[in-house]
Amino acid sequence: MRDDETGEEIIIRDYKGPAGGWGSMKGMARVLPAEHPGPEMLDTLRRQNKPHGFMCVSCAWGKPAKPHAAEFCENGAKATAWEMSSARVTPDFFQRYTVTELEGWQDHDLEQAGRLTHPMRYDRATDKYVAASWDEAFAAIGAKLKSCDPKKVVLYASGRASLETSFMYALFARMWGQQNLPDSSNMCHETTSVGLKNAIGSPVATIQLEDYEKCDAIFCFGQNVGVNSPRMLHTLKDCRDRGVEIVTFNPLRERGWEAFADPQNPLQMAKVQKPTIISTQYHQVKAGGDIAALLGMCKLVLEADERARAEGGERVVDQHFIEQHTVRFEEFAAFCRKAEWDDIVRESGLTRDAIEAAARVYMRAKAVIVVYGMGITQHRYGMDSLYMLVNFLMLRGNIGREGAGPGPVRGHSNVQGQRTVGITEKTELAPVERLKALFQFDPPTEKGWDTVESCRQIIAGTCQGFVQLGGNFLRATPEHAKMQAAWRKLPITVHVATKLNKSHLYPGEESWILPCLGRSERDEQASGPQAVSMEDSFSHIYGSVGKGTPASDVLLSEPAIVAGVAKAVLPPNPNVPWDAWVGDYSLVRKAIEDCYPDKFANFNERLFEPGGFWKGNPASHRKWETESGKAEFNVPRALNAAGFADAEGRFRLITLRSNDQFNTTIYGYDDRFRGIRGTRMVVMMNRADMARLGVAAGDKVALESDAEDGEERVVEGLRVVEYNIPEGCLGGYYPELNYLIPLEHHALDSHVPAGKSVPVRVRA
Ligand SMILES: Nc1nc2c(c(=O)[nH]1)N[C@H]1C(S)=C(S)[C@@H](COP(=O)(O)OP(=O)(O)OC[C@H]3O[C@@H](n4cnc5c(=O)[nH]c(N)nc54)[C@H](O)[C@@H]3O)O[C@H]1N2
Ligand SMILES: Nc1nc2c(c(=O)[nH]1)N[C@H]1C(S)=C(S)[C@@H](COP(=O)(O)OP(=O)(O)OC[C@H]3O[C@@H](n4cnc5c(=O)[nH]c(N)nc54)[C@H](O)[C@@H]3O)O[C@H]1N2
Ligand SMILES: [Mo]
Repeated sequence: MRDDETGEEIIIRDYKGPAGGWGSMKGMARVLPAEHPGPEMLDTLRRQNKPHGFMCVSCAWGKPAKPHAAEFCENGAKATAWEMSSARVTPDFFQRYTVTELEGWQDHDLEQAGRLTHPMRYDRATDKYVAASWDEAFAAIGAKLKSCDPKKVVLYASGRASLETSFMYALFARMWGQQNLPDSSNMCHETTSVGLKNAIGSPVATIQLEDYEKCDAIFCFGQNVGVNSPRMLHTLKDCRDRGVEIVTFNPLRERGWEAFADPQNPLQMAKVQKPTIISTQYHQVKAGGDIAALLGMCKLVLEADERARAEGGERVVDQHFIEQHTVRFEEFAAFCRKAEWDDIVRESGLTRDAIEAAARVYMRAKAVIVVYGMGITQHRYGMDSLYMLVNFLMLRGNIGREGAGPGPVRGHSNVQGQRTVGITEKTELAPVERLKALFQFDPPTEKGWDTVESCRQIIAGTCQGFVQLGGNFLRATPEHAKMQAAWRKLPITVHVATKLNKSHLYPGEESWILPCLGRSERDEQASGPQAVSMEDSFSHIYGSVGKGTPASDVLLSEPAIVAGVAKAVLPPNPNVPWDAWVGDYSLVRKAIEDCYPDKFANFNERLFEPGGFWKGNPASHRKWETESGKAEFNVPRALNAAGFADAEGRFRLITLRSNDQFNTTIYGYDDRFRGIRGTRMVVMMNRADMARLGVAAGDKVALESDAEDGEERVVEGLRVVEYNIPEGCLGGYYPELNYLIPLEHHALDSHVPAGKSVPVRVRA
């Protein structure tokens, strides 16, 4: 059996190996040579995630002060190789193909073609991108953008660009009079940013990497560690070696949460020592079932507490914490008491026994960390799932002390940092007064567009221009068919990028590709070689120095490109020395420090502190910057996070990442841990559902969206894979299935597209 589009042979089988181990070696051995990276890659890998080294462009997991000999994982190595590829997409390449031809290419093939080398302008007459000089590019982009209403132009950022670049980008937007600054966070952990802020006053993890050394239980919800933050497996292994219990809630049995063989442990590699069992309990909750599962556990904690009180035993809830630090406990407790087990069992898809077993671990533990990812944030009622995680932690005072607290695992390597330095559409998160005082202008106060609003405006034809600082917005967003058609009608699209992707290939009336240096590359400016910085999931900030030879002599750095566009659009302002900043990034860091003196005191001096420097977190010492001044319990608005009722023939579709991709970047076609090879056009299905539908493994089916807006959204040609997934749930790959997600199917409050439970039907 072969994939229709790629011609790859399709192989489906169970994967029995652990995460890490020889499988990860083989994974690297397959993908790395395919990128044809130069000899410098080894040096870069050696320096990866180490003090004074290069900070990985893959995930945002912490970089320990005392790194391992190899502080990179299979997927980090793939990301480095991808960036350091020796293949080039030159002006000649663009002469060979029309844009219409390139549109038909697979995501994988587009990026595999190599690094972009020259600024390119779309030429409608020939339907080709043609080379231009940087001067021409900035002049033309400046002229066009100046003719637009700034309030109708989007300045998107994918979470990779450095703190320096991001600060300049956000400043440019506000000086231009707008803050349409969505970033990938709007599709990702915005539920965390909004929800944690509301509940505990800090929008990010309250824990730091060291807290993992002090916890005695970890509860994990909807995150895929083996694929998306593999270095975390070392931390989890250390926890397991100490006897920490790990309880996982995930509809899929993700290999990383099951077993791990440490590639740096010769005994585990030689199979003398068994792989480490990561999860001590694994609960295959239904997609959207976490609210109910957490409710069940909270109910049990409260019941145990009542018994203890009646019998005069030790309290199970942390009474002191609840009284001193929280509001609305009584309301929440009453809600839990009233909850019926029938509802909890039905909505979670778990048995009462299973929930009791998990609750017992929670009640035994003195310090608990909750880890979570997209399985929580990307649901219609994702905010309520998040509130339930906080409620659950607060019952036993598991926030703001050692070894305890919420630990969202962030996506892009600097996505959290971009928000920290002003990439946000929300005025209340921007340092308006300081910007005014430092740079002598009036920042806008009107709320800007987030991702969903940007898509609405693009589809409505009211958006006048789209600039993307990295990323692949068109492919990453929902409602793909409409977005694709509307994207072409944009008056101008500008793409700052390292590699070619689909967003570049539906050119607006005017379209530019501006190629930039990658983080692994030497960045030489007027004052010498430069460092850039980023923030990880634990709010630690690191400098990163690229040493690789740039992919082309023509590339500019991201700060230089942002400055080039800003200067072409804005009237000169003597308080914002764009050229001096580009010549010496330490001046940008000084400006960041002036803007955010608390978080970035002595920024330049602390840039290379081993383990990064911590920007601090009020909730971690029980200072609650919420409306009430306390940490807040919240009663969930629904028990089913999916946000739609079950109906005959309606499924909850979970859109997933494979082990061979970074978001829309597809490294290859081997999702090793799930045993799916050679194709991404699949639908994972429970055996009972297959029988009910009368389909067999390998059959081709179509999925159609079952939203109640009456719109037709279909993806055809998906092969059925029999899979260990709860009945009523389906799995498939993002971004291929983004045609099926209605734009308005997003998380309430945070507006994160709800890609983890999309209502669909199967058409045989
Ligand atoms: N190699 C690699 N690393 C990456 C990325 C990548 O694409 N490749 N992407 C980066 C980015 S931007 C991000 S945001 C992160 C994403 O990392 P994750 O947060 O791990 O996101 P997903 O891969 O989408 O997987 C989400 C997990 O949630 C589970 N899940 C789905 N629905 C539910 C539910 O209702 N409840 C529960 N409990 N679980 C559910 C799925 O089975 C899956 O295991 O990774 C980052 N790191
Ligand atoms: N259905 C569904 N949709 C989803 C998700 C899901 O789970 N399900 N996940 C969502 C999430 S969590 C996220 S974060 C978004 C991701 O959305 P994006 O961040 O927009 O997408 P990426 O695929 O990470 O972007 C890849 C492109 O970034 C460019 N790039 C890479 N490195 C650099 C660099 O150093 N500088 C510059 N300027 N460009 C660079 C390359 O040209 C590459 O083609 O997708 C979201 N969409
Ligand atoms: Mo993300």
